[in-house]
Amino acid sequence: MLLPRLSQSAEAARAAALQAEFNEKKWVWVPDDKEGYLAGWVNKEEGDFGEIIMAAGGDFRRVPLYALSKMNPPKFDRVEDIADLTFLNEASVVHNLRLRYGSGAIYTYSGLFLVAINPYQSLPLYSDAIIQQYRNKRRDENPPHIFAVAERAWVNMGEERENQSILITGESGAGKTESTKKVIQYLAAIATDVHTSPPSHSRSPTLTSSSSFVSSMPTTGLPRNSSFRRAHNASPSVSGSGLTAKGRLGLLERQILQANPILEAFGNAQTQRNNNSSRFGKFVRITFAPDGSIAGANIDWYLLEKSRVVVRSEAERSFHVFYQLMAGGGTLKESLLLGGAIEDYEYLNKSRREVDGVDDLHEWSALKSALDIVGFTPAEQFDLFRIVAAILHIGNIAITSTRADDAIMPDPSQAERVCHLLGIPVAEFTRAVLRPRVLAGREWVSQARTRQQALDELSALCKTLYEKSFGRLVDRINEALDRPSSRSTFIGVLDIAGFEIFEINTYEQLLINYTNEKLQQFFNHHMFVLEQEEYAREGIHWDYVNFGLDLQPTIDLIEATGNAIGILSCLDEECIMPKATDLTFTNKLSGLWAGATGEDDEHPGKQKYEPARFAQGFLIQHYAAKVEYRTDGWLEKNKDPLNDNVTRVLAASSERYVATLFAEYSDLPVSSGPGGPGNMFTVTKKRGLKKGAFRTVGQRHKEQLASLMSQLQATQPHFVRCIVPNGHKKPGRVDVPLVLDQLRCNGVLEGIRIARLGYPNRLPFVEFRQRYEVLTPGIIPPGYMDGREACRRMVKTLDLDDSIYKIGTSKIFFKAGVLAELEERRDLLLFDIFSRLQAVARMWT
Ligand code: AD9
Ligand code: MG
Repeated sequence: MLLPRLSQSAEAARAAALQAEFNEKKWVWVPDDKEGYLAGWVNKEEGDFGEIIMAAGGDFRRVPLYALSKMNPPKFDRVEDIADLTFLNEASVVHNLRLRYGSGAIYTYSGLFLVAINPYQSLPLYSDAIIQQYRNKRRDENPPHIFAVAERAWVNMGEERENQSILITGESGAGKTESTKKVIQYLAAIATDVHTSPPSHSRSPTLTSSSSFVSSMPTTGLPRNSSFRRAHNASPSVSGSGLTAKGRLGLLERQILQANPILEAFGNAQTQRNNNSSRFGKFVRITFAPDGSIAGANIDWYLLEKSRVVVRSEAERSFHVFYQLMAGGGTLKESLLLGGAIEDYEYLNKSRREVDGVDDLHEWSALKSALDIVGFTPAEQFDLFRIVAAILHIGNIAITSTRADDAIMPDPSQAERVCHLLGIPVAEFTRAVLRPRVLAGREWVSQARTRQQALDELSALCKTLYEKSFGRLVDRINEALDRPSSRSTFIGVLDIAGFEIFEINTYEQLLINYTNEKLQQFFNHHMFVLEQEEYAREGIHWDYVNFGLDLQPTIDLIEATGNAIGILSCLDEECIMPKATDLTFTNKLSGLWAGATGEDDEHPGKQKYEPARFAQGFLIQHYAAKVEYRTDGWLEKNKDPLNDNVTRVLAASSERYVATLFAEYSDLPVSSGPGGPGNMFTVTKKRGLKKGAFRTVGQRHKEQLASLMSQLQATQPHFVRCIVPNGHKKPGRVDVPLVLDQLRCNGVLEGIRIARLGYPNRLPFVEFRQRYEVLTPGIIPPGYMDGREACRRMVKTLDLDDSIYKIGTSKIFFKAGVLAELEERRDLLLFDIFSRLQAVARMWT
């Protein structure tokens, strides 16, 4: 229906008036240092410059034309999918996000992405009623939501028997972990529904679409997954039952949900950016039986920030579990010899001790109950806390030095506590730290350590203990949850830090940015494939290069091995060179890529590398930005810095748990027979590691990442991008430059760039004809006409240049901006007709 009925006309008239007002001026977005972009209109153009009148305040600005971005007509305000915007520029993207966020719509689609802006307040978006609202619905039937993403993954998995992945990235505090929890909450609830009672429709408040435009507008934008368009009734369909989802969950579902508080206690900490910051990345796979019920779960983890147990900024805390144990440990603390308070422990008293709004005692109870539910025995729990306590005691070991600068331990009582907990002999431990035996030529000799060396050894020990114990903790959770079966399929949720650019970027940033470069490549490739499929289906010729290849040179620069060696391999090589330092490493890099160009043997990543000018380091051109890395401390960070005297003592511990943590260093095979009650982790296999094989941090990460990527490649992916709206952890305010930076780093703008290379807006023939035939009266004869032919005639009459559209077999495709122009023409015409009708109506009343 093209003409609004007069009786319903108030809304339409308002919209038409807005549009008419908009059409009177040439509206643009003007870049602004503080606000990002401000609205204005072009008063006149002089050469390459425009004279702009600013909408707020009315002052004049002279701006180069290239810096201006076209504004979308008002009916595009708050569109649910950014890809539907006809002017796909940065300003319009943030404008739309900001408008939506202002009205509580924190979720927005951008083609293949779901963008989620942290609300920093609890919103009524996640109740059981809302879960039901998203059940068995297509993406366009509901407002954008993380539940819609989970639903689609679930449906696609069921229909296509294909594994799914949901990739969630964003910077610290953006809401990745919260989003992950929502996905798991949704999946647990709907998978439980599979077994439950008859449908009864919930009448609780539901979400409504914030934009009336979108529902009236034909579907345009980026290609959607083929399965998305299919009506999906095939999946087990159950609507809400009277009980709350939580009350109905079975043990396995509860165990899966309870794994999270455990991981957070040991893997999260308060930081300046986030009071509950995950200091590791994770990939959680939920497996489903063929009937849609949950069959198990499995967790992989990446890059734990283990240095936090030893040092951190003054404004931050160590991992939550330290404070929880101190607050709630009770008699357990006695067994762990923890007589003091937080102030008494060197590893805790140098930085912040409490988090606003967090009650460590309460969290302790939550942790204990989660451990019980997941099935950790009391002895297993004791082992976990044994390590936490041992670390605190190690931190209190005092080391001084003799006049000859040899390290000594003046008070052995502290080391005795440590050794008691770790099940190792004090004399051997002390000797390993203070005077380890080293090979001098052919002979083993005791070598005295300096105070600093001994202290470094102790902190390295704490980091290793914590990381290994964390790894075992995750293994143990997996033992409880993981029930692989050949017929199951999974949905994997990746919660991993996004691209990082800090004032000073170091090895950790390189590894995380490398990861993100790979994930972005994965996205680009996926989008390319879908786009290509759509064009092929529609018989449209196109010849773009595979977008995934764009990022390969940067990836090669970092990860390549063999002749065209990359940064990580180069670092590994330096780590085994006798006299290498961070400086020799840095020089080696520059020697490889900053020198004169030899054309034949040119490294594919060479043009992505630059030596740093003013510091020891280098720059890499990533897809998101050019990042400068400082290389101080990289050799140490890449190696396992524990001396083998210490590891051997620990491997021989009388405490099984401790011994298994260090089993790979052991000279003696660790028996895996039944042990006492402390027999928590039996060593089943040595993970393909040769005894004593030395693996660097970089190697390990590269392997883990390769395994992650190959898993992702075997899934149908879904992409979620979380955004921090402002730097104050406060609701309401959107800091536009900050948001723009994130959109650039998280690939949303990159996705839009790619979309613009093709024909981002597309309409089925019928919809195109319905909506725009009004612009070509009399062109299509009455009676039946083939949709394709009708479109062809229409575009001819509309005088569209054939470079800006393509006619497929069922749809017509447009370059960005074309539909806006058609919309504008249509609006003007309708407004004109409408005004005349109103005049006629007035004459009769
Ligand atoms: V980090 O890389 O682990 O430092 P995340 O995981 O991206 O980070 P997180 O999910 O922990 O951030 O969110 C940070 C805080 O924002 C949470 O503790 C909540 O207080 C707040 N948040 C995030 N998402 C939501 C939401 N959907 N609703 C309400 C939210 N609050
Ligand atoms: Mg997190």
